[in-house]
Amino acid sequence: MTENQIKWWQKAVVYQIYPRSFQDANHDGIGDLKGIESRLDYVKKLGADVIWLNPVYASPNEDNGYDISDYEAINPEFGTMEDFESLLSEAHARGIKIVMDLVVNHSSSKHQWFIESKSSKDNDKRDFYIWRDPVDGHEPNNWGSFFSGPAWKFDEATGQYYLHLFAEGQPDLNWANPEVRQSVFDMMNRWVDKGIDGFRMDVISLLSKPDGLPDGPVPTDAHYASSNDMVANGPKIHDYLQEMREKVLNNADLMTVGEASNVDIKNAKRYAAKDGSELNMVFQFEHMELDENADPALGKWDNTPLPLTKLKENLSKWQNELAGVAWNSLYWENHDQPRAVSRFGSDAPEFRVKSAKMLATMLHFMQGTPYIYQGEEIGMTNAYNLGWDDFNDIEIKNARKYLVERDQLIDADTLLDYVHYKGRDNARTPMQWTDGKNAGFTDVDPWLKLNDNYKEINVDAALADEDSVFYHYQKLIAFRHDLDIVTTGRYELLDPEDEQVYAYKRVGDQEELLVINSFAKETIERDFALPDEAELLISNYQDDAGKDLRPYESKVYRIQK
Ligand code: TEU
Ligand code: CA
Repeated sequence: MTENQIKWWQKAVVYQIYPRSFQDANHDGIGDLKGIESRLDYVKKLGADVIWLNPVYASPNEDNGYDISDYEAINPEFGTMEDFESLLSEAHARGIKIVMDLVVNHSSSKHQWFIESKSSKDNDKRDFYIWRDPVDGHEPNNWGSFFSGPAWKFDEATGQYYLHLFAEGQPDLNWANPEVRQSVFDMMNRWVDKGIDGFRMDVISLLSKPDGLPDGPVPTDAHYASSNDMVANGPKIHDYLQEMREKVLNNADLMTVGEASNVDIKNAKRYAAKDGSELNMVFQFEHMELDENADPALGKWDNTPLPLTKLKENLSKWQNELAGVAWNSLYWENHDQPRAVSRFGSDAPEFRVKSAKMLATMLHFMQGTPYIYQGEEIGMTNAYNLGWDDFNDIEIKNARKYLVERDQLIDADTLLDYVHYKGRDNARTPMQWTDGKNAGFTDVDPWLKLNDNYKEINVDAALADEDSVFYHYQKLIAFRHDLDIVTTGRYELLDPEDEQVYAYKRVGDQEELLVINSFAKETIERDFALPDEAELLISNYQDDAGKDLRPYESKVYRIQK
């Protein structure tokens, strides 16, 4: 890859904003668009090129905006369409692009399409969703919802079930219906005409359902088959995305990233193919699931620590296999994942800053487009102070309802431990701006409890400390912009069997980068046979201790060949 072949989004860094939790401007305890606008200079200071906005559309909020009742209206909690347009132009004035969330595997059950679809079996929107007759008085098949429980809901009035891979209020759209596809493409084009810069596509790998909707295998102790195994990367998915490419995505210079649950390398090479026939890149999930236990009945609920060698093997596979043929996205966090420093580093006071910087360096010197989730850049941690009465997330609440109460697969205290390790609300507590009232997020009661460590961990403190996690991210972003080798260099894993150190190289024609990251809590010794002229680019310690790697030490050398 040479300089002139590099696409803008291959050198870009994305900052993800969860609007509900970023900044409240109108004193109702809920973050909003005006609040985001007031913080654009902060995003600019960090150096990010793109903002990905989680859904801001009209929604009854059964799944916090991922259940959309009108794709072309702004949720009044977040503001108005005028506020959105103002945010977009203020972002553009600062050279920041905005990528919107596109949630079209399902709509809300309150969407006009579904209201009509549900009204009778012969309504002309009936076939916009996936309706089936009962089989022997039961669900049409044995698929489970991603949020626990069955994936089908019976409708008394018309005597059929509808499919909802997520919450009951999120009926799946029927992508096999060409009218559905055209309606979605028209809607997307209207957003493109408004001047947005791209789409992050929610669960895009689930659009194409298998013919006949067959039963899946049910693991021991589990009640339902995994929808992921049954539905991901279905038979028509690449046709649908190619059609979207022709009818929408080619109409402007957009950035596209598909959230692709259960995607494997083979499919990723097509979704994110270099020829631009589908999307620019996908979010793959494998590295998020390496710390799952062997009990499929519990799904993600677990707190087994991550084996570093497995992480290295997995991320290296994605780096190597997509090189030259497709493009990676790079992330530790998003609104569905816990805080990286708590999960992969250490949030103990003596290690938090060091390990947050180490994780940042480890990820940001890889090939791909990095994503930073709000608060990650100041090392925000999981929220252990939230209890059962505080959680808002439907995934957490349903886990308790089905896995604890109905099926008694696990007790509530154990589940609470798992939620504190993996639950989505860890990422959704309000952004910590100051050490003042409600961390400067709002001056009234916030919609979700704050993490009680905001007095120590907040943006004000980070900006006042030149040694903070924030300034480390700022440097990493600048390196990506300034050094093409970060975008183009060949990735080479070193010492795959080392359980404590993740070291790799990025190799270019004239030079190479050596990236060394220790995951150990104590000082260990490693010899990388550094040449004398190696230049230390960035580190999370003040000095260089040579072969001694101190706790969570991370350093990057530039070596001329
Ligand atoms: O997430 C899809 C997805 O795969 C999640 O169910 C994920 O497995 C889970 O959150 C991990 O805990 C997307 C959105 O990012 C998520 O916020 C939505 O709830 C979901 O789709 C439904 O729209
Ligand atoms: Ca508000």
